[in-house]
Amino acid sequence: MRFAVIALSIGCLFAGAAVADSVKVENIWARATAPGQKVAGGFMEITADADMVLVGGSSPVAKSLELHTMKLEDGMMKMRQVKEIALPRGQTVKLAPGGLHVMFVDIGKQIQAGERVPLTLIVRSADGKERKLELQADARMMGGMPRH
Ligand SMILES: [Cu+2]
Repeated sequence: MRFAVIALSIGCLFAGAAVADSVKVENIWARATAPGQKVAGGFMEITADADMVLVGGSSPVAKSLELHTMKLEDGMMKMRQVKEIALPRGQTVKLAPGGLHVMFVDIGKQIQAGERVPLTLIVRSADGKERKLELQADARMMGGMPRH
């Protein structure tokens, strides 16, 4: 009986370890900036194997990295900062132009197309633990994007 209890708790530990390694981030890119432009959007596809929440991040190219959403309001696309972005288990959450994105705010130096832009995202799992994902975005030139 006692043996069975021990086996069960080991099983739980392994499940926890598997969850910790299950955030996949793909197709990461950032919009290249024009000279003097202070903000740029960052986009990617995130898939978590457990329910997680994207709670923030940072980048050496910008003073801050904000989480944003974009919505059509009164016929205009408007950006709004959000505190977190839910990453439901097994679902690919797309951060894409016209919707959710990360925003590089107060960019120090122009981001040139073809550059690699480092960024760190912070995700929180259901047990409250936060971890950092070190990523690289490809800077791309793309058509116009609604401004703030
Ligand atoms: Cu934005």
